[in-house]
Amino acid sequence: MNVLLIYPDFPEEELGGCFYTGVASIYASVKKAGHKIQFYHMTKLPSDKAFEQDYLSERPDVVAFSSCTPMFKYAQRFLKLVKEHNPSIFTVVGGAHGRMACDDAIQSPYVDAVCAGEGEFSFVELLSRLQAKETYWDVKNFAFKKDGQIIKNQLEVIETLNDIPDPDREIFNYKTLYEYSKGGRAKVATFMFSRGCPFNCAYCCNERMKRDYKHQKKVYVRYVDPVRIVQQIKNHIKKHPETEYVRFDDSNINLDKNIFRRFIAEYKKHISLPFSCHARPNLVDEETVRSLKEAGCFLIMMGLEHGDAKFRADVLRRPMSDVILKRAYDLCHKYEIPVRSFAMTGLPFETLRLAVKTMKTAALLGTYDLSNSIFYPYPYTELKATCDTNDFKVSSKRFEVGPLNFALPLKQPTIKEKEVILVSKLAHIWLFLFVLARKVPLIGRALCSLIALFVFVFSKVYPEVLMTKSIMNMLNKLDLRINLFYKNTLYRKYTKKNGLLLGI
Ligand code: B12
Ligand code: SF4
Repeated sequence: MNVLLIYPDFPEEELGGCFYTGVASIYASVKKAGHKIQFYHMTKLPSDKAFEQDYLSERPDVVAFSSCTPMFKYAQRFLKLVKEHNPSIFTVVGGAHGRMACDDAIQSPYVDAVCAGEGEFSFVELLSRLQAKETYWDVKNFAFKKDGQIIKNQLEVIETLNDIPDPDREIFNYKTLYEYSKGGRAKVATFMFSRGCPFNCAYCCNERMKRDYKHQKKVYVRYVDPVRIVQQIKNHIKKHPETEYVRFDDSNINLDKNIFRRFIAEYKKHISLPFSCHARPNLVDEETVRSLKEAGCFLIMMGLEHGDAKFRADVLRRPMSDVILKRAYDLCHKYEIPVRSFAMTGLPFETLRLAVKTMKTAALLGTYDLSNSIFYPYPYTELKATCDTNDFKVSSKRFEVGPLNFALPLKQPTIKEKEVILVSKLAHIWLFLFVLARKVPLIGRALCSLIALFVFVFSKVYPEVLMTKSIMNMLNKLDLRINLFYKNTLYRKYTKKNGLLLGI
């Protein structure tokens, strides 16, 4: 079969696109099965004419999109063109939108099949059935439309990840990739050696996906042999010696202690590049942090998610006390590893006071950096259901929050959309002021109160003036400057070194 695999990848800004393990893995499996496959990393929106000329002239039998929810509207737009060009081309959608919202995706008149699970073996199975002109309605992990009816087959995770071929990382163009080329950023190669997560955070895809795999719950969390991953890293560095850092995208680096120890031993033995990884605060212990440091970990990313312990537990289903968080952050600081925290603003039932508390907690924990995003209820997650039950819809108005970057905060009675935008926009200013409030309580607290007053008054009295592009740009610049100053200071404090983790 002649397959065209397309990955639309311009979620908020024209970044140049990012590496994605999922498509690299699908590509490798399809190629290994002997099919002809062409990859199109769509990092900019092409015109309809360019799309038809450049890609459909290759006469693909199958056009397959890997799409997350925000990108699905573009996938639909191009799949419509595909069907108009030649209705006999078989169209497929996979990726995060397929997994999370299969029932919606299959309704599209331009989509013949949706991969609602892991696609390596099942997509290959579908292709061989199509090639042999055999019936394919029972292919696992897929949903189809047959005579106006939706058929949704059973989902099955791949129990042994070692059975899958290595992802084909060379389908990406590292000369133009965001992680390798843009604006003085460090060149970062990303890897994953696990799939799945045992926890049930209410906003996360894993809580949602686990519900699909009740019959396979025991094997939902799986690993690729660390020896194999380290070999992949070695191969990558050989091909791309300019690589400066390695990043692990696994949700938790140390879920399985034995795998973790094997990984650390292999990494230490074969790779000399520094790396960053994610860890869940309640799993962070001294052995983990010490081993990470010894192996070259220079940054740990942790989900703070919200600054109020009760809110974290009740709304986000992350029952982690402040003491647990503090212990995790302190351990990282003891071993001189800065922590980047992830958090969200504009969550269901949040108030202005609670939103600001997230910045305060992040400051008290001594976070090196805060990646604060505006909450968006992704389809079929537990928190989306909460929003639906309470009739909290996303804003019908797009709020410009940065160059080519917009947000759609929730409309809800406890916090205004504009307050959400402002609290989030000023995240690093809050951080800085809360640190100052500890050092110089009088000045710090006074400034914090001033900013709170600013948010309150501006979001009420001058709503439209405030949301103009120029004011947003001004706030962005101010936030960026303070963020750089803050990060520089904290980096020096925790690592006893000058300089900054450029672009990380
Ligand atoms: C690493 C990661 C990133 C990386 C890499 C890009 C990417 N798309 O993954 C970066 C940081 C760049 C990123 C960016 C974004 N991400 Co992200 N990311 C992840 C993360 C943590 C892991 C993804 C991964 O590689 N998994 C491992 C692979 C092997 O599994 P997989 O992705 O599911 O792929 C399998 C199947 O989906 C299927 N499949 C995939 N493509 C195809 C194609 C075909 C044809 C077929 C048949 C099958 C198929 O087979 C694959 C192999 O088994 C997931 C959470 C998670 N645990 O999945 C979030 C996740 C995918 N991201 C999410 C979001 C929202 C985003 C952003 C929109 C954020 C933003 N606002 O900028 C962007 C979108 C980028 C884009 N164009 O897709 C959401 C998506 C929710 C949704 N409903 O769409 C997720 C689920 C996290 C969450 N909120 O719960 N992300
Ligand atoms: S710990 Fe992370 S990956 Fe696991 S369910 Fe929670 S948010 Fe998702």
